[in-house]
Amino acid sequence: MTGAPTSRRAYLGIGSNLGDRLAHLQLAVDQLADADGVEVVDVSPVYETDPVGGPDQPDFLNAVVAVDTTRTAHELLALAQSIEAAAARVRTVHWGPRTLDVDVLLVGDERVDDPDLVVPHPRMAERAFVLVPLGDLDPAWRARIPPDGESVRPTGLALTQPE
Ligand code: GSY
Repeated sequence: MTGAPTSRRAYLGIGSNLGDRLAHLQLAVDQLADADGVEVVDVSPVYETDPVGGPDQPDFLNAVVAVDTTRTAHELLALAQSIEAAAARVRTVHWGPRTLDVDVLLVGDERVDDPDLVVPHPRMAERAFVLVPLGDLDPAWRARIPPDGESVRPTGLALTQPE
């Protein structure tokens, strides 16, 4: 017997350190909200963050988006990649500056360990730029924020959560 697909809470990390960074984050929120099977339920504040990894590169703006979704983790990855493409990301340097990055962090209790996707995101537990905004949306994550994490600064900037 098949019923309606189950909706689960998922979290996506969004980051930009090239061009109009805030506009790129807003584009990600808007496109998530427009997608079938995805309802944006919360958006964290926007933080300015020191770049982690890669060559010398500009600071990022980062945020986390909470969605309720009937999509699988792999379907969310496909959506994230299409949103990145829409932001016309041109990444010439591995771990280098990027117009828009959309990372699938958590999808309910789903665990994935495939070559193209690992969920929960394998590096999220070390990344203050993920854990600080995630802790704003789900206080359970606040205790996981490393005390000596890279600098994550509030900006006072807010993303609009589509109706
Ligand atoms: O994993 C997302 C891309 N990324 C980021 C990021 O979004 N923010 C910061 N601060 N550093 C990063 N390094 C990479 S790669």
